[in-house]
Amino acid sequence: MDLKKQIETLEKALKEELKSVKNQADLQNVKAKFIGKKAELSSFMKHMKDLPNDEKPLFGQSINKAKGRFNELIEARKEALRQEEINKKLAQETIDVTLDAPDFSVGTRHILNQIIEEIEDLFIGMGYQIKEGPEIESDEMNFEKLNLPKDHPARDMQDSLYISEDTLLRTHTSPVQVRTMLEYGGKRPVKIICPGKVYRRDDDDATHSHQFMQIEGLVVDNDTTMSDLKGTLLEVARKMFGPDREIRLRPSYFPFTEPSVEVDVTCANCDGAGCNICKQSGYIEILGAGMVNNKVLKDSGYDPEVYQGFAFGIGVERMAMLKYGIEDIRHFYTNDLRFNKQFNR
Ligand code: FA5
Repeated sequence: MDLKKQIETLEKALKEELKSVKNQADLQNVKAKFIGKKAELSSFMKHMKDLPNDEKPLFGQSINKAKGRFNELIEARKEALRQEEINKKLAQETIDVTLDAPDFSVGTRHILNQIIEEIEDLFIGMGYQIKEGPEIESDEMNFEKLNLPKDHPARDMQDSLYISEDTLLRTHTSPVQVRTMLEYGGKRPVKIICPGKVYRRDDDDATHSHQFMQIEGLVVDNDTTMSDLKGTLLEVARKMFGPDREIRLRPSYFPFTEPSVEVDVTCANCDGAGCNICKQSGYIEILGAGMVNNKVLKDSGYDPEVYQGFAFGIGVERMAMLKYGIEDIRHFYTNDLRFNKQFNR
């Protein structure tokens, strides 16, 4: 056989076929046909045995060299194909960077989080620390250590969701006061606020939710007075409702504070003159507060002869409702973007 000629014929055929290859699958077929195990080129090896010994090496080398060349031709076509495919893709996916970007919606921070952050900023500026506590709380922390023993009638002020006899979803953030005082061991002053979720067995309506947010505040030191409490709450009222607001304290009752007060702020709508929003009173109620009851101090390890404290509890949703004239508390939880986006600041 004239090996050289046959290889030349095959090479020519390969080049022709490579020209018409359109994709990688075609190329695989061509590869199998020309250099695969069953390719004609491979079958030439069978003739080796008929050759004299001194011709065998040259014969073998010629076939191997041809295989190498064929492979290079195939690889070159493979690379060319890859480039063609990339170019085609680039042409299809050309981006016009001068076009306006499509209008896609970005999230907003929830108004309740915004209010909590504003209040946190205010208090951090006054040297307070931020504390958190568990939402699943013991009866002892939620009630007993706050001067609300079992069967105390004032427990009715906060309808509770019990998990077991001694465990409940906390009804207010006040247990964080107790936890912090116990942690500090009655030895050092306390100056904290505690934001968080609370739960009550209240029927949901326009002003009540079974889950809502509170921010608790507690200061314990050895010269803490009611006027410190009033000055602090005036800062809160002015931060939330404007620099001209005034506040007034009205007597109230909480078992964990003595004396206890409800705090009203002058109505921002009528500046205290009386309008529909403040029901003609000129004031709007914003929170409950008081001087920490001596028994609470004592039960949490603080000597009431040495330490006095004040505490307050802000209802965050109610505060937001007053600030923005929101008429239904349920708007906070339904995640209607039209509502949420109004507060995108
Ligand atoms: C308390 O929870 C006391 N722990 C607050 C306190 C702390 C007083 C420290 C003194 C010292 P009260 O039950 O009033 O108090 O709740 C506080 C605030 O939570 C209310 O003023 C109101 O704004 C809000 N609130 C109460 N119940 C609900 C409810 N079901 N839905 C939404 N907000 C509520």
